[in-house]
Amino acid sequence: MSRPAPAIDPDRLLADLHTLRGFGTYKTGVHRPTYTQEDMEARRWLASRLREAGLEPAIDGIGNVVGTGAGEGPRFLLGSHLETQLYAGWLDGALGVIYALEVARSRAESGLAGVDVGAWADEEGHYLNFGGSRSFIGDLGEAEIAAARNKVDGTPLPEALTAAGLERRERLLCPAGRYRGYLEAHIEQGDELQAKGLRLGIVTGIVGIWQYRIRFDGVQNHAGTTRMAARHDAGLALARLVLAIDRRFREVAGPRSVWTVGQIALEPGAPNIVPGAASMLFQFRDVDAEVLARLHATLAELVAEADQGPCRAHLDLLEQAAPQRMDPAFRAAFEQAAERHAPGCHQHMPSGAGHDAQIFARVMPAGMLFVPSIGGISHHWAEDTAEDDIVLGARVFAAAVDSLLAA
Ligand code: HGY
Ligand code: MN
Ligand code: MN
Repeated sequence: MSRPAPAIDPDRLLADLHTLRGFGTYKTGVHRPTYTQEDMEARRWLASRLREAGLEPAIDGIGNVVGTGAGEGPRFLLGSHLETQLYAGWLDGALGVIYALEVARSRAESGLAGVDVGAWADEEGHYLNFGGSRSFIGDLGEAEIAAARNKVDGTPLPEALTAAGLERRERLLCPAGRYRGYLEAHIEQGDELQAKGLRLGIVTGIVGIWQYRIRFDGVQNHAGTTRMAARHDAGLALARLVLAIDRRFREVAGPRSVWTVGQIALEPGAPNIVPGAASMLFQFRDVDAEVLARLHATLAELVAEADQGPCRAHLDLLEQAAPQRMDPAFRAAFEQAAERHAPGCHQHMPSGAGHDAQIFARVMPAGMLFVPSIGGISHHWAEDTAEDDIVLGARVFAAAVDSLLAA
């Protein structure tokens, strides 16, 4: 390549990450769920920073923040998400958004264009997993928005959009043919890089995530006078299923399969009442579509077996995000940039976390770059990454974007 890649400004990058950390601060992390006041303040702040970077910002009807560059020519879409999980980390999502912003403005300072920037709403799925990126690629209908509820407090999504001032706003669509691809930087959220003394992860593929609500209907009754043999205890039935899943999944899972019960609710939830109803949110993940299908079939069998017991069992499939391979040319560009900036400090690896890149990979080539998470901690307020790793990641990300645009 005839010229050096535009240099990012590490101090400006870190300053913006710390400013973003200030929207919803919680201990050393951030509590900034989608469409909360803090989240919308962060979105408006980002829009102002995109404008200063020379991009035309817009916040659309689902809360996506999109910064569009002027002119034609080859172009990449860079981004990640702004909202956080509950009482979680300051870098999950934020790192990729600020990297994208810094690439755009460092290129503009060198008289170069070629990147648009996006912060995709609700990647964390407080209402709809990957709602913003799915909307941007045209995969989210009004009926799904109308039916979506907050997974913690049940608030209808339309109500949250209205409270956020987004109602009746048009939802932006990805312009056909505008982008050569989508690139996202993210924290690893696991401990593999740190354990191996590495500083960069080049993502090979992203797991598919299949999510379910499982509900048991039993009979509410007195906890003291209802004989054990006469009970239809929905809570006990659910607990038995959780253990049966764990036992059977270990027989059919793949080497990297994971499964999680993230929420359990008993109704009415008093210690002296046999629960009449019980529900849980359950998900499993794998990079292999055949393994996902096998786990789904096993789950359906187990729920059908449970339904033969004293309570009625219901399995509702909520979401099925497909696993996605990352583009080999983008991986090669990340590898070349990584070798140039930090020889021997990277590895190629799958992502155990879901990302908006797996949604964009449905419609264009996509690539991801990881930086290490200290102790592998994420979705927790103690999540953190060493500053020099944050800066190195930004340099490598910017260099890879530049080489792909120059190709
Ligand atoms: O859960 C995930 O994998 C992502 O961090 N939302
Ligand atoms: Mn994330
Ligand atoms: Mn996350």
